[in-house]
Amino acid sequence: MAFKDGFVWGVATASYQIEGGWQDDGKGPSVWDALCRRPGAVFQGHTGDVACDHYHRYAEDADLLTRLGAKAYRFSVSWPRVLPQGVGKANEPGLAFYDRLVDTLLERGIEPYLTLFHWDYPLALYHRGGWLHQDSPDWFADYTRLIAERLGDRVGFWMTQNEPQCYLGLGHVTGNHAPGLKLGWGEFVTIHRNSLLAHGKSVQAIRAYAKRPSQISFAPVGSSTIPASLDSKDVDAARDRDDVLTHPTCWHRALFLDPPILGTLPKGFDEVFGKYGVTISDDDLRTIKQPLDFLGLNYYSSQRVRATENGVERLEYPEGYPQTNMGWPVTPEGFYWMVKQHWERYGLPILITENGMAGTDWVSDDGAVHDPQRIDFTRKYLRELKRAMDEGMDVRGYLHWSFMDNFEWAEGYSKRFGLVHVDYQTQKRTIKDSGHWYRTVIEANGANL
Ligand code: IFM
Repeated sequence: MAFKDGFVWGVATASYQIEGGWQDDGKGPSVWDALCRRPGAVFQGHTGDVACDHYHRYAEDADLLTRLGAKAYRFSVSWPRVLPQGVGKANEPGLAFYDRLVDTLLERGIEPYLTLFHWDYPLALYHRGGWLHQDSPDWFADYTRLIAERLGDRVGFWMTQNEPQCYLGLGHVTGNHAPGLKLGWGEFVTIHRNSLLAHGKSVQAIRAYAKRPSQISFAPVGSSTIPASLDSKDVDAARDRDDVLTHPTCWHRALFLDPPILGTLPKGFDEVFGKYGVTISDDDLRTIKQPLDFLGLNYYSSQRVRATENGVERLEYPEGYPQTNMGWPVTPEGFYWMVKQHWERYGLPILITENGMAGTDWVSDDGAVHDPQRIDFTRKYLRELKRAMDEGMDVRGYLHWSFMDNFEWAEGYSKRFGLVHVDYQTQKRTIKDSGHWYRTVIEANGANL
C-alpha cells in the first residue's frame, strides 16, 4: 500500500558538509574551519574547504535533485557565510548564494526546507565565548531575523537547529567535534540553556519576519530504545530510558525535547544537574517553549534494553550483527519505536529530517555505483516507518540523509552516506543504484517497498 497522499519525499544535506568555498566572497571562518586545521582532529586532516564544491555547482546539483525525483530538499545556511563576524554587517554575496539556491529549487518544483544552524558556528562568536556567552541566544535570533527577512518570502519550512545533542555533546563535552572543547557538566548546563533559548528566540524571529506562512521545528537526534519484548515492563523501560534523567548525559531525548515542546524540564533534571547552580527558570521556559508545527527527527540506530528486577539491562547485539560503515547497528525496528515514543510523548506531526547509512561505495567498471545495502537498509527502515503510520501516527515526510556523499565531520571523506556518489578529485557526480531506486519509491509513493 502506498504512503498517504501528500507524503513528502526528499533528501537532506548541510552547508559545511557540501558547500566548500570556505573563503569565497567574504565568508568568515567557522569553528569547523578551525578544527579541521588542528592536527589529529579530523581523519587524515580532511577539511571542508572544497567538499562537494556545491557553492559553485548548486545548479548542477539541483538538476540531480530533479533526476532523483526529490520533492523536498533540506539544506542549511552557513551562518558565517552570511554574517562573517556572526553578528553585525551581513555579507551580501553569501546571502545572494542562498537566494540563487532557493530560486533554483523553486523553479524545479522542489520545496526548500531550511535549517538555520547545522554546526558551522561563526569562529568570531566562539572567540567571544560561543554558546557559553549570555548573549548567544540573541546572536542566534538576530541571525535568524536576517535569514527570515531575506528568504522568508520563498521558504516555508524551517528548522532552527540540527541535533543540539551533537554540537553540544560532541563539540563541547567529548571534544571530538568543533569547537573541540571538553567542558564540565556545569558549563554544559549553561550551553544547553543558551541553545534552548536560542531555539525559542529563533522561532519567534521566524514568525515575526518571514512573509510566507511558516512551518517551524528543529531537528534533534531521534533517540529511542528498543524494548526486548512487547511485555509492558520492557516497553516502559525502553521508553523511560530516554524520558527520565538518571545521570549527566548529552544523549537523552527529554533533556532536549521536553523544554521546547512541553515547556518543562525532564524528570530527574534537578537531581542530576541541580548541583551545578545553573537554573533554567520558568521565564526561560516560556521563551524556550514556542508553538511548533511539526517535529523533525533524525534517525539512524537504537540500543535495546530489557527490564530486570533491579532496573534496566542494556542488551548487546550479537557477534556479527549487521552494521553500517559507521559501525552503527542496523535497527529498522528502532525506527518504529522512535516514531512511537516521540508521537506518544509530544503529539506533534513528525517529519523524518534524516535517515540513511554510510556504505563502502565506489564506481564500478561499468560506470555505475552498486550499493545494494543502502537499498535494503532504506527499504527495511521505510517499512517500519509505514508500520508506525498504519497505526495512526502522523508522519508527514521522509528526507533521506544524504543527497550526496559529503564531509562526515571527524570522519572526513572516509564515510559515504549519499544517494549520489561524489568523486572528490574530479567532483564528478554519479547517481548510485540507491538513488535510481529511491526515485521509483517516490514515484510509487512507497507502494513498491
Ligand atoms: O552527517 C551527519 C549529519 O550532519 C547529522 N546527522 C547524522 C549524519 C550522519 O552522521
